[in-house]
Amino acid sequence: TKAKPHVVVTRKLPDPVETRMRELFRADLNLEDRPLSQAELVEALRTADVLVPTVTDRLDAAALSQSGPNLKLIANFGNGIDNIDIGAAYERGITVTNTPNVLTGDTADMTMALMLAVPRRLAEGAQILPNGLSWPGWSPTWMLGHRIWGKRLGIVGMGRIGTAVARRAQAFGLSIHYHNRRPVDPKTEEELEATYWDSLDQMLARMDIISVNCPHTPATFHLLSRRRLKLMRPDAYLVNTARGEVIDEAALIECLETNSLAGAGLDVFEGEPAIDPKLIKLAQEGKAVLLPHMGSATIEGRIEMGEKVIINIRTWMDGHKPPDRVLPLSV
Ligand code: 8YV
Repeated sequence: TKAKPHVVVTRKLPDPVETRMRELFRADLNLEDRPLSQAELVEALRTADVLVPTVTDRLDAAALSQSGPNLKLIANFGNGIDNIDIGAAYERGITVTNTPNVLTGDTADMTMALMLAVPRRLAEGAQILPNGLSWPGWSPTWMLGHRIWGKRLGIVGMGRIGTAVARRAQAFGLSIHYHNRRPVDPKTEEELEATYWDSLDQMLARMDIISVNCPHTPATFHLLSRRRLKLMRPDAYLVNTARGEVIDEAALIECLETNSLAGAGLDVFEGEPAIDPKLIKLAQEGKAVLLPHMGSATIEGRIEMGEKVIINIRTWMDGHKPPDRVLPLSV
């Protein structure tokens, strides 16, 4: 039998996943669960056969140039792979995989939660009773928000998560619009009664709610630029469960401060976990709901992500192409 591969895992994973990894691999686990320093990450790259990083590990070309000869697989614990320079990895003969599908539904659910939270003032309302704030009792004009059903939702990025958001939003009575590099298949479009917008600018100008569901790539960095954010209606809401970098966050803050946008529900931030204090102030004013990157944070999902990582590693061990290979983007 072949020697077990040396698998370095950068973060604490759910117990059942770690147990299984211990059985199958020479697993080097991070039991403390603190992000690795760049030096520790380089050390892992130098010694591992397989690296299991997460969104908190930056594997750019400089880091990857220090990888050792044994490293053949980076099995990312996560769907988004903007933390990894895929091109640089492939140039060094390293295969990269991710964990698609298993977090689609959870992320779409959280997108719906944020979509409701801002217009319906959920976060504001939910803190009144636990904090002992005054509740004068029911009144016809107290805590009024805006309805979301009957409104137009524009989805930026109609992949797996975007489509799952569309399904949910359709059931909530929103009309579905989307911008994507190309239209989805006619059957899905018909089922969702969805309208394709070739022009992101035109879609932004007409929607009541925008949901960002595309990956962060060189092509989508600041896709929602200052100019584009200004195209949105002043009564529109913006939800982002994808990556902070897709939106020009400084411009978004300005739009919220000057009321050229009604509100934002954000699960991801540019430069997270650091948060711009201006966003916190906007949240206190009820113009933003901020979540600490919880979109896919379910116990079930995390275990399934771990199972995907394990399947990718085992398939690679057997000499086959892992099912969730991510190929370099031709942008
Ligand atoms: C994960 C995410 O928790 O999968 C993603 O793309 O953003 C998160 O939901 C994270 O990536 C884990 O690496």
